[in-house]
Amino acid sequence: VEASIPEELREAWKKHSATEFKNKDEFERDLVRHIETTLARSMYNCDELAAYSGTALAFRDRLIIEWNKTQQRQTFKDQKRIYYLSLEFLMGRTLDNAMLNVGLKDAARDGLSDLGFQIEDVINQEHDAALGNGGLGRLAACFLDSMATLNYPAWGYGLRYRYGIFKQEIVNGYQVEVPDYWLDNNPWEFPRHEITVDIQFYGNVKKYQDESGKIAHSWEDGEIVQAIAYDVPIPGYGTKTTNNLRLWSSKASSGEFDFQKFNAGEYESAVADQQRAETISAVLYPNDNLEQGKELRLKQQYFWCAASLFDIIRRFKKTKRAWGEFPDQVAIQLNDTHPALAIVELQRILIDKEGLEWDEAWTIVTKTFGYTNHTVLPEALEKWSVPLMQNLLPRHLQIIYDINMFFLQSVEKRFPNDRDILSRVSIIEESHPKMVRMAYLAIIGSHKVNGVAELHSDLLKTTLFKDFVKIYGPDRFTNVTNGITPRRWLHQANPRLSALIAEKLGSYDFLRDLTLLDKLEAFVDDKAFREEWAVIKRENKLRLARHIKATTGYDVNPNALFDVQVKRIHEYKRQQLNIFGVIHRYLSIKAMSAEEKKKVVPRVSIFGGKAAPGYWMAKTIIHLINKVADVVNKDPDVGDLLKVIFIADYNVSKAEIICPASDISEHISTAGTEGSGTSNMKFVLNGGLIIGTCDGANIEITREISEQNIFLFGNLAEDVEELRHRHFYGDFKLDPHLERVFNAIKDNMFGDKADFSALTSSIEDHGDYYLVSDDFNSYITTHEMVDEAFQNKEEWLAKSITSVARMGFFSMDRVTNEYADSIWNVEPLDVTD
Ligand code: GFP
Ligand code: GFP
Repeated sequence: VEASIPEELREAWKKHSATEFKNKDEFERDLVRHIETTLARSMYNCDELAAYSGTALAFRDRLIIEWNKTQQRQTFKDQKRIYYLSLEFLMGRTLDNAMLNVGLKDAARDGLSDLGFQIEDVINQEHDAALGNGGLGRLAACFLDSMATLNYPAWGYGLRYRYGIFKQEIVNGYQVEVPDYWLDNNPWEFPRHEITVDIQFYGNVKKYQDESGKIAHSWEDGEIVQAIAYDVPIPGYGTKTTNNLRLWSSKASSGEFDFQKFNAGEYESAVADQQRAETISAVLYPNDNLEQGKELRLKQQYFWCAASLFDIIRRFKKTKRAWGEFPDQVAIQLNDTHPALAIVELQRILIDKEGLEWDEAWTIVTKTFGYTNHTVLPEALEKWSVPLMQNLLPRHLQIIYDINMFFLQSVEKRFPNDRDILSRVSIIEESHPKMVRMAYLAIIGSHKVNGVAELHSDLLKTTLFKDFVKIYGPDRFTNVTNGITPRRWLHQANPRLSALIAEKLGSYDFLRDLTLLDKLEAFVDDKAFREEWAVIKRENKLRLARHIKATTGYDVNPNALFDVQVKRIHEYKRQQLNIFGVIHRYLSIKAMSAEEKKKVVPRVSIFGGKAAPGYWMAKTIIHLINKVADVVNKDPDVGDLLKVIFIADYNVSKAEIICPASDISEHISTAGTEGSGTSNMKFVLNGGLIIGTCDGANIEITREISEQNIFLFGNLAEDVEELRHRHFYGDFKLDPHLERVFNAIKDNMFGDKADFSALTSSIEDHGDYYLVSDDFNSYITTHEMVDEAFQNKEEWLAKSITSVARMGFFSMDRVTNEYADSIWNVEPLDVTD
């Protein structure tokens, strides 16, 4: 609906247009006004939470003023836009990032201080927006930051979960999940009750003849749920561009609340219908890399895809262009296969609603979509049962069958003598029940498919998607190695290091062009600079030590080597290898004489991460870590030489404290299993060294920073299959050091051995799929090298500085530009005028 103010009245309007605060005084004015009016508080009852809310509202005003202008500019210029569809956006906190991106954090600090508040305490009031599981969701959040910073006209589309990823508590060493109700006090979203979309489910398909005599289809009956838009402004760094993240919330459509039932006294059942609709956007599924095929999840996916496409199409239609121009105006990126239904939905709208011919529609569809794959783990590949889809989305299933039929016909024509290939590449898996393979649908419906690191993209082409490379040629498949935004992961998380770098380089320009970091290498031998570098690392370690003390009660020695592994708990990421290594170290220390102990380099082994609630083995690993911590941390034989810490409820804001404080971090997945990893980049960018396998982006990090500056160990991806094969045929011998570790566990050293038998026997008795035993010796000897290297402080500092200087490649800005050039064909928008 167009509702613009008539031309002749706009002067009056403009005179009163909202203005942005530009300095400390104006900030204070806005802050006090919001506290007194929006929050209805006063100087007599303003606590830190109110100060936070007031500050956030003052900054939100600024963001939304620029948001409005950005949207108008983008509408007016009418360039091609990027739409990033992701079921997860792991945003973390917003206020600090907003302050830094608009360049007014100092004004806010001083203003808050004038009114009696410390900016850090105020920032700490904010609840994380944790609408994601791990790397995939955080990548989406980094994309938003970069796209805005680089002035791309871009929208994110996701779901507004009422509950984000669960909050993790540790009770008696076990993970306990607590709901995360994050929406209280969330000032960053704007409900758009005027932007609602009706989303249909179930029902049936009617065939009919249209006026021209053509066979057409309509999807009828079923039930309607309403999608309501909530907008979150995304400010770029050092630019006016403020993009939009639109999150959909579900609500019963007005017809849904059954007043008949209500009046008949069936109050509960009337409310139940209402609640069923609202359930769609209620929870984020906490499964990382495991797809369970639950109907509600499929509902979420369709609900979000259909609402987003409706909105994109509505915006496109406002320009009155011909359908053929759609791919020139719209690039849609599918973050994993979760939004693959968008392919089918666009085809459905074009043929059923807009009356286009199949081929014409399909050309538009494939030119519009790009698909990013994040994993080769088979259990993560989405499949939906055909009967389930038939029931929920009957018309979409028909269209999937048609897409598949045309595709298979073309394959048959090209490979007439290869019957097997047809069943291998079919979107429909001929199992019981039949399944829809979403990755295949995504490949067939997109013009580009990318992996997230070189090794991963190569593995996709040579294994999982091999047949599709044969069919489409290699050009459809590409690699874009992941990155991270240096704004959050250096400037915000490690302000002192960022300031030191800026001082050396003469400006903060490196935050917009991270390759400028290479100029730091000239200062590697500068003694004073090294000294400051070391002081900052120590301060960051002290900050983490305080957090550890406050949350676990343990004291840790800031001079010890801080060894960190934080990420989702998963067998392929191999936290079990780490904790077995810790036990090995503990047993070794216990066996030492007092003389020998003097040579030990003190360590703090720090773990953090959530396990999917139904993933028993991952929970067992958490349990073991906590039991080992109980024993080791209280053992007087060990003292400061070893401490084991599990930081509960790892999330984005904790990562901001943890990443700058590591000396070494662990990225030790079984070779060939980690798509990329992005925390490896965060740690190195903050001056930590890493120990890792030749996997994911570790390989490219090594290429950039050189082998001298990283501790690599373990078997290579190319040998994994052969090793597994050998284990399978009984050729397996437990590593003797690991055997000693297992014996300690079996002696009940860490509590009842039965608690951990599934874990040890997965290695000893069930084929050691993740090659823990095969890599164990290499792992512990590499850790000995780490200890040795850490004792040479000057060498260590040189490695740290050199590595940071060479991290330019891993900026999310490089990633975004690569997607823009090679997948989206989108230009940034000029914002100088
Ligand atoms: C967007 C924004 C609106 C804004 C218009 C024009 O609308 O607030 O007024 O752009 O600037 F949401 P759509 O592109 O979503 O129609
Ligand atoms: C997944 C992959 C990671 C990759 C990210 C982002 O992360 O290797 O770095 O996606 O592409 F596994 P998780 O969601 O599993 O953490």
